[in-house]
Amino acid sequence: MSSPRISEQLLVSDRVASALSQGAPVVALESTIITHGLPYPESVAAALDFEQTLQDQGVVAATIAVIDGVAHVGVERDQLERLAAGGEALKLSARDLPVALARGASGGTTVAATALLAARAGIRVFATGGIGGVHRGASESFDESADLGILASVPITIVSAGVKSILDIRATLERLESLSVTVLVFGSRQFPAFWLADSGISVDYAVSSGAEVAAVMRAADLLGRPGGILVANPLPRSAQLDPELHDRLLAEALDAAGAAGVSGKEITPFLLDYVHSHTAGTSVDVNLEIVRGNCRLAAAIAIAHAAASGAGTQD
Ligand code: PSU
Ligand code: MN
Repeated sequence: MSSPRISEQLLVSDRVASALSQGAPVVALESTIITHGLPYPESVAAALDFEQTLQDQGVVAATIAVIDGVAHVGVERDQLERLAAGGEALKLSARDLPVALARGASGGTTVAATALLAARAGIRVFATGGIGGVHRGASESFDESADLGILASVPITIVSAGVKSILDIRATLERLESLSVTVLVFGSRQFPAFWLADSGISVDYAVSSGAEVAAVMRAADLLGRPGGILVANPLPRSAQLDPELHDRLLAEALDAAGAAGVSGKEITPFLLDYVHSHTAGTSVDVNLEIVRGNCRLAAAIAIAHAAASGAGTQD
């Protein structure tokens, strides 16, 4: 494990740095979900709620974001508030980070950018809602989230509720296979579709505990593989969005995006906002419950990984 780096432009908070130096469990959280994924002001409450969920499990939360050209691994409450409320926060994926740091910009970090910064600080586990993936129509548009490429090159374990059906889930799983990203599903082999517990696609491996995931992480390290692991955590079927409502909204959202001519990095926030604003908050509530569940599983993984690493090696 690399030691936490502290420089003028990559700042690891004291809490996070001290946990890392003691080999204590730490879980990273992204911030695009706050700036571009959830409506304000629910977004700020949600960010604090995710941190609290981790802390309740005895894990240090490291929410990652860029503020005034400084990449923060572990942000303070007032910084969160400013990012979410200001409206000036950019959506920063991995390729945007160097420019944002050089120009003193502020923004929410996507899964790709968060994973990169987390790994740089020595964090091994990251909880989010849904990762980006291959968009529908990608054979024409080539629109594939950088989240996939980063998962292939950074040693991080990401817990997500699969990917949203705004994306082409089958193509996303195919790309993850091509990129040699290990995919595990918690509880069954049915890959989840975020608001729905089952996308209808099954993958090769089911896991049933954090310790099992930690064992896969340690084996991956042993092999010197460059990439990470995706752990898909389905929400309970009883909590899922009504499938009929889901399918109708999805079709409407995709039509609306087409009609508005939205493309590039705006497309994901547009689709998410459409769904949230047309379900009178139901989908936001489901969204929050999903991320909390992912935080709990990520905590179990981080705890098991920290225990095994402490017992086994000096690094
Ligand atoms: N998918 C979601 N919720 C999100 C995102 C994706 O269900 O909030 C955000 C994440 O930050 C993710 C990013 O990393 O959007 C992907 O955007 P793009 O497709 O432009 O790479
Ligand atoms: Mn894209």
